[in-house]
Amino acid sequence: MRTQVCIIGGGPSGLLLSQLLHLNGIETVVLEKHTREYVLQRIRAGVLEHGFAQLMREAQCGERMDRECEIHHGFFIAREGILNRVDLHKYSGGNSVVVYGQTELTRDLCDARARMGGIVVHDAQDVALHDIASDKPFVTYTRDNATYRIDCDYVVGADGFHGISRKSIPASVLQEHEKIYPFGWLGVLSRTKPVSPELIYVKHQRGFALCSMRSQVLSRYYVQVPLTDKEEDWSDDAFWTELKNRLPGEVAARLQTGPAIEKSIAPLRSYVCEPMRYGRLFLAGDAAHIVPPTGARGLNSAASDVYYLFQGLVEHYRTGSERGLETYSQRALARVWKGQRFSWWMTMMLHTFPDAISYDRKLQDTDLDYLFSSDAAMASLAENYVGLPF
Ligand code: RFL
Ligand code: PHB
Repeated sequence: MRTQVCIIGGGPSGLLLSQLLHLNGIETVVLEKHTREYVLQRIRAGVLEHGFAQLMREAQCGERMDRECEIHHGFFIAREGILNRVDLHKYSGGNSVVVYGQTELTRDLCDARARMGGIVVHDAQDVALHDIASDKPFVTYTRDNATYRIDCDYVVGADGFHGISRKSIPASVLQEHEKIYPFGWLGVLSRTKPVSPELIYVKHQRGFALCSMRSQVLSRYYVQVPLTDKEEDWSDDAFWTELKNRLPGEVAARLQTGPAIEKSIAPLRSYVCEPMRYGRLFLAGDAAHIVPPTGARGLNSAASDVYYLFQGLVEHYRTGSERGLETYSQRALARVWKGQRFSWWMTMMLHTFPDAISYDRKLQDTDLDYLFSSDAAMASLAENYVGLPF
């Protein structure tokens, strides 16, 4: 088989790029390792920048999102039992964020690809990239014991942090920057009414917590846990008790609890690889960079990669110019690093670090004192949280 752009990974990055390219007359094939059902049951992001929402509309996938999402103009940071509101709308010049689950967004993208006859191969095993440094790259994979070959102009690695694409870049070229945090987030999804109409990020000496949501009947909560903890260690009761311990009293008192319909632990890590292009291979999204979820940047950073790459590919196929493709890595990384900085800052300010000294704790407190006493600090937080321009 031959196509113009072969995309590895059928997560949000790969599907969104495929959809945008299709609408501009560029052929793609998406190779996804897992089944459609598996991809659609993963619970991940919940907060989208308005720029991401705009890109979904441009991809003709925004209809259900616009109908079912919630627009949030602010969120809370709780400390010492008190809720402090961050007014995103006021401090970002009238912007807001969109609360819509990654699961739903991925479903909308999958449905759109199917509706428009896009080729998305699920259950594609042993995907391997070949000759990416030449002008005739190709990709092979197996499915049902048969091996297939796809010849293409370009390969896009949108196969997440554990994917194979990044590993195809020679070690002599690839630079990796990584920071691992000494804890994870235990997340619970429950069919209960969210405890607050806006998200609450909680700084507490027992550890960070977050109250989020997917809809008015579906809540998403997280608590910071040691890396040694396993999901099985946490009964539903133990989770709710720990969450209540960390919430301000008035919030804990109105928390509705119920059976966990999903429970998982995600370790926290910051990672960037450079460059994001090697020969005919372009990396996008988690394949090239990940952030701790504290700043809600991961999927949003993926969206800006997709935007720059989409622009570069359309320019190339329309005019023959290589400019957009040649500057892709540089443009994408400039924004990626700003998302890294913001996620690192939110993580450092709000979590309990097992090896913190009193000096570190004083700085965390001072960071929050400064934030809630300075319009400039608030504006900086708000500008980053609603999303820097693409
Ligand atoms: P994905 O979603 O990991 O998709 C990659 C796809 O590639 C497939 N794949 C392969 N396919 C073929 N061959 C191979 N060898 C392959 N290896 C892997 C995988 O099966 C998968 O389908 O990456 P993508 O598309 O770049 O999307 C990135 C986002 O998923 C991620 O950044 C966000 O979920 C991060 N994130 C958040 N981001 C936000 O912007 N806002 C949030 O509120 C937010 N909350 C979160 C988050 C991530 C979390 N976890 C679980 C780490 C909350 C959590 C708890
Ligand atoms: C979520 O709803 O899963 C979520 C929201 C905000 C974050 C991280 C995760 O910062």
